[in-house]
Amino acid sequence: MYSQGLIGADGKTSETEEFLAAFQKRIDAEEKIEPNDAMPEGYRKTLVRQIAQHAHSEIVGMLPEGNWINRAPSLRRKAALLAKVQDEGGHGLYLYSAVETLGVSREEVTEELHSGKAKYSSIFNYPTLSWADIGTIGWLVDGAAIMNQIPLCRCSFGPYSRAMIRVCKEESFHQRQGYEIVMKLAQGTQAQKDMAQDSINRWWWPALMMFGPSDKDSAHSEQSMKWKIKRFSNDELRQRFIDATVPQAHYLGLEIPDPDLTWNEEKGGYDHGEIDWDEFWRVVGGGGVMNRDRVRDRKAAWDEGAWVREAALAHAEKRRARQMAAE
Ligand code: BYC
Repeated sequence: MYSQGLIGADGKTSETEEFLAAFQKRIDAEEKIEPNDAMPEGYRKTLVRQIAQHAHSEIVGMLPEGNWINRAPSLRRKAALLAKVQDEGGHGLYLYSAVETLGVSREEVTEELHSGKAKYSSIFNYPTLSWADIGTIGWLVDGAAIMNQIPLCRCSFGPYSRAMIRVCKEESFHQRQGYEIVMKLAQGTQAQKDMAQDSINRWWWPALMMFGPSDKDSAHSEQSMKWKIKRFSNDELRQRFIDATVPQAHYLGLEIPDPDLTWNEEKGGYDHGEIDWDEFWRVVGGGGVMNRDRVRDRKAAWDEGAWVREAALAHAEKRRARQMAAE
């Protein structure tokens, strides 16, 4: 009887039918749910799971690109990449703050990332082997992220939706800087074109996997859509991404590595080849090329940064004490 509220909850909550119906009514009326509002435990847990995974993705996502800051081919490229990686750190921080409004501390979710319990986007478990990968990540990975995140600006939970509005503005700059890198390579020497094509060959399928499992295998979609956390299903957003991106590749004279990709006049979109879901679940489960390195590097950064957090806290404490003494 408490089916809706208990999804994602611990089974110990006692939410009445009336409470759940009243909550759903607010959702259906497009009201924003704010942190101090009463909410079903399942709703809270779903948000903590998704927002924390999203935050971790931003923070882990700094690693593959950070790896290229020192090797960017010009000062202009270096400055843009540095700014992009900093933006991602900022996105992670807004998102951890949104999680904290739901009563879970940043330390708790960070610990879950370090212990391997928490997920982060599968895409960041692939290596960045060439400069073209930095362009492709901006174009395809940020492009996929925007497609997924624009609807999250209308998420029913206020702090998440507001964070997404700012994040999407920055992501759109990221996507354009990536497309510009790939465009320059595509218009360059044969070696540069080959580098761009090789990069798309490696990133296309993982980018499609970012949208999550196909709808029939998506455990959370149905409930998350009822709660208007998600507005579209994984397959719907993946299809939109393909339809938007294929013409961009054609414009650049680059190939999409899918021999089954064909325009379907009737549906007004592309049909595509089968996604390798075994690879997706292997990478999500920790078996990707870079999983181990990513978690190790994040953990090292957290441990080595402990003195910065301690110093900032000590400084804040001193200021507070001084202010109190002056009052
Ligand atoms: N990777 O029931 P489903 C970025 C998991 S960062 C890993 O469909 P849901 C950027 C899923 O968590 C982009 N795991 O789940 C940063 C669930 O496992 P649990 C990050 C995945 O939540 C730096 C299980 O599979 N964006 O933009 O309804 C540089 C079943 O899936 C993945 C976000 O996080 C995956 N790809 O839908 C550049 C957006 N997909 O939790 C760029 C916010 C699924 O039951 N998140 N799983 O253990 C979402 O929109 C949704 O959480 C998802 C999945 C669409 C990703």
